Amino acid sequence: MFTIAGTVERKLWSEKFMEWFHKVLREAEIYEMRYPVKGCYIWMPYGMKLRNNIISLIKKLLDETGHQEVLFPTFIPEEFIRKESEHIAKFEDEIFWVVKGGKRELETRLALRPTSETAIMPIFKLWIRAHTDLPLKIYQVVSIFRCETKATHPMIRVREVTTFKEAHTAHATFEEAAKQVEEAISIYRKFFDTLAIPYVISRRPEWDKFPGAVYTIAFDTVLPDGKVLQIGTAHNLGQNFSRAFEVTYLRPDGKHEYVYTTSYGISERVVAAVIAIHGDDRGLVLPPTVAPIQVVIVPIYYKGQEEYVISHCRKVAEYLRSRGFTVALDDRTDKTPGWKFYYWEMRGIPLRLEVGPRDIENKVVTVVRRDTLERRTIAQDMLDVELRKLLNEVYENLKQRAWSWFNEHYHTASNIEEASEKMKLGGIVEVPWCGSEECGLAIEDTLNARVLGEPVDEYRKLRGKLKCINCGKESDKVLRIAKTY
Ligand code: A5A
Ligand code: ZN
Repeated sequence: MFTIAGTVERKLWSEKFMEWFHKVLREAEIYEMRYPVKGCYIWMPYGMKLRNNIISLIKKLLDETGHQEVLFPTFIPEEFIRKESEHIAKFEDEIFWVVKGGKRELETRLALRPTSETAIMPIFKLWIRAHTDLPLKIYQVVSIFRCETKATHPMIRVREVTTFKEAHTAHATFEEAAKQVEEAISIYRKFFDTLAIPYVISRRPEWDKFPGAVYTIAFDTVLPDGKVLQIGTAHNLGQNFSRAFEVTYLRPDGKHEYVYTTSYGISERVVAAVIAIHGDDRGLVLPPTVAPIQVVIVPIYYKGQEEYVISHCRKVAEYLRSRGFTVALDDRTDKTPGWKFYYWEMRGIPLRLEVGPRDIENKVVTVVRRDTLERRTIAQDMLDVELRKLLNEVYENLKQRAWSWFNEHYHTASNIEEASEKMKLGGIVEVPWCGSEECGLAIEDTLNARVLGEPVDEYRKLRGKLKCINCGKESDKVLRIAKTY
């Protein structure tokens, strides 16, 4: 059990977390979970707004860095999806196939895309002729389908991933593709920082990289139950796909060469992480950067004063909207203020304004922060400046407390017994590792955990000469391990 910055308690036990997560998705009207197809869910209007704000954020970051949005078909012909052998070997068990159109068997079976490399490569082949066509950087936001065999969880592991943002790029050299992966990492850093989501960045081990990749870099975060969630990946695909699909370009020296490609993706898992990491016992706590509503105004009145108070609140709302805030005015007359407080707290609105007749006379409003539940009085003519400042403080506080909790759940261990003890605390354990696949797999097995990979960020804790926790060999390498979703 742990307490967040003086507000409310949350539980570190897995059943409790999932229970909490489901409750919040339902009560905050984010997600409908009663659709009768396994792993398929419905975005409800409020959830959809949150999702769209998060998507807009990543789109903006991609647009600013020269990515162009496209939209490919959902169907991938069987012939294409089988072209890259590692890719199909891994996805074979997860693909949903469309085999009939009406009553007739289809001549070519069609896969519902589990991801889009094999749909995009044949088209890259048509679009790319010469080095002047490179780099080519595209992305799309689409549904993908994976018949996940692991336990499905709303938003976290779904079968129709409805919010899959995938970028695909092509380059003239391996180095340029590697640089593109670096750019992807820096885009995702900004993205997760804006959402105040803590993360570590690791190079996945050989046995857990994306099927068809030369290497995979992953972003991982820790959910309140101590389990790790992969929230984004970037892959250097080298020439694996371009060879399979014969995508070449004409070099300045007149020779043809296969292009080098990359891909990187995120999904609704990011929305799940925002909800899970910042939320508390009263429901959502949304970062002002993506909250569908930043400020909610609740009028406080006795019978007979409704019109006076509400019309004043309407002016405050209009003023704040004109200053660029997203504002809701809860002018429902059949609900009590207390009921409304509960309602908007559940939905995670960063700031609540309470305005009563006395406040109007005194030319002030009362503001309550969702993250700390602190209240304070602000002079009406300072509203713009003060609310702006407060929203920023809420964001900074969410970021700070999320990172400090994350730090407490990032451990180190120098032998198996210690690693096993630390695993029980939840989160990530960093351990010395000789670098061999054999030891990596043995560590996974002994600790009943997953290897996240080697740090590629500055978050690494262990330094210098170390001894592999499995074989004892001296090494300067470390591995991150965790229980994962
Ligand atoms: N073509 C590349 C980008 C790709 O497909 N990479 S990936 O398989 O790693 O998926 C990208 C991200 O989508 C993952 O990092 C994970 O955050 C998310 N994701 C994958 N499968 C998911 C599922 N079944 N439910 C929710 N999110 C999923
Ligand atoms: Zn070893």
